Amino acid sequence: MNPQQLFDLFATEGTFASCAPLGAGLINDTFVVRTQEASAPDYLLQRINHVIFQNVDMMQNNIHRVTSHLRTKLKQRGVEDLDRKVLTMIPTRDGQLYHFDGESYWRFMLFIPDTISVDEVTESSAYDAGRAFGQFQSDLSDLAGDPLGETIPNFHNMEFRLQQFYEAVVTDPVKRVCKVADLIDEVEKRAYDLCLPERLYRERKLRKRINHCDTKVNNMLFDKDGKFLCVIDLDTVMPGFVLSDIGDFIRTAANTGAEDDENLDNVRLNMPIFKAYTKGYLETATFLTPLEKTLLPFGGRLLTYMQTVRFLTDYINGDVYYKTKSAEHNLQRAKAQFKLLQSIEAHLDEMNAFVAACK
Ligand code: ADP
Ligand code: GN1
Ligand code: MG
Repeated sequence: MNPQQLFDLFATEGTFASCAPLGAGLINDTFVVRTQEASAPDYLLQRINHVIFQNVDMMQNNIHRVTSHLRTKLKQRGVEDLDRKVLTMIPTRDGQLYHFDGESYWRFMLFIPDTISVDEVTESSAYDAGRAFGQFQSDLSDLAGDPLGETIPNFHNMEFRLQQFYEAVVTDPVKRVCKVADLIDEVEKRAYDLCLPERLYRERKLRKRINHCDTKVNNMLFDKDGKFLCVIDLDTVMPGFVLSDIGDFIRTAANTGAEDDENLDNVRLNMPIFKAYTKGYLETATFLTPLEKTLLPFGGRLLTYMQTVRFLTDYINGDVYYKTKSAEHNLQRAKAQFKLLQSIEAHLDEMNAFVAACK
């Protein structure tokens, strides 16, 4: 279907003007749809990657429950300008949360105008983002009804990610294993330690809570002055360990380089950003158990390790999961993530001392 036909199918206002690609997401295809009238909103159109999100119905229902619940909470706190603070889903004219055209799954949301989506944050916006994610988890802690579905089963289960990794190494489908023997060793060396949360969960010491599970910094919108506005990309909101959300923020925002930096010298942990986020997060995440609090810096290590493993696995498998710009892109990403992991490991004592000193 073309964008104009989709625009007419969904409960949009105004007249279709244009459609253009948007953003740097690695999974879905995202477009901004502009309307002709200044009085009508613009829209975000997405083609959902249904190879990755195999149960689109479950995912769209999750997002509907989450956005409705967050909207109620924001209203109760007297927050204004709600359409800029939480995503607004646009149903089809016959009330469905998505449309399947026989080939692709499509959805519409309100486009939030005058925002910036950044790959780098300041200390002040990291602090705001920390507060916002603590609040996000806190607001979702009393979501009524059945638990949210796992839109990608075992998404942040480190044991499962390692199993996929070992399968790739053994199968070696495109003969790349010989190029990455050193990195494979580094992954294996850490495997037992990094599966700690799964063991703690089995021992009933660590619980699951609703998490965003993809808190990379370009999944947040900031206003033009850099003030935090809204959490976006809710596809992976599901039960998990709180370590996921602090971890992915540290992995992406508290990195002095890029996720796929070609120059590994650029890549280090940015301690001031880690501190600012953690301070903000601990102010609103008042529900944390002492164990969860102690493990927050480990969350940064875990998610950076997990991403190293996921990029490396995709490289070994021949680039079947992530969008890539070149044949070596996943390898470059895995190397950059591993460099960040080493830097986090070198700072863990300092990170732990900082968390211990926070009230
Ligand atoms: P992906 O799952 O592929 O990462 P996202 O949902 O994160 O897709 O969207 C991709 C990008 O589109 C975001 O990084 C952001 O820049 C922009 N974006 C997403 N939702 C909105 C929105 N409602 N309003 C404005 N921009 C948005
Ligand atoms: C993907 O969708 P996007 O680009 O925000 C991925 C995350 C990874 C991230 C790495 C569903 O996130 O888990 O951490 O890339 N999302 C999915 O940049 O796999
Ligand atoms: Mg995204």
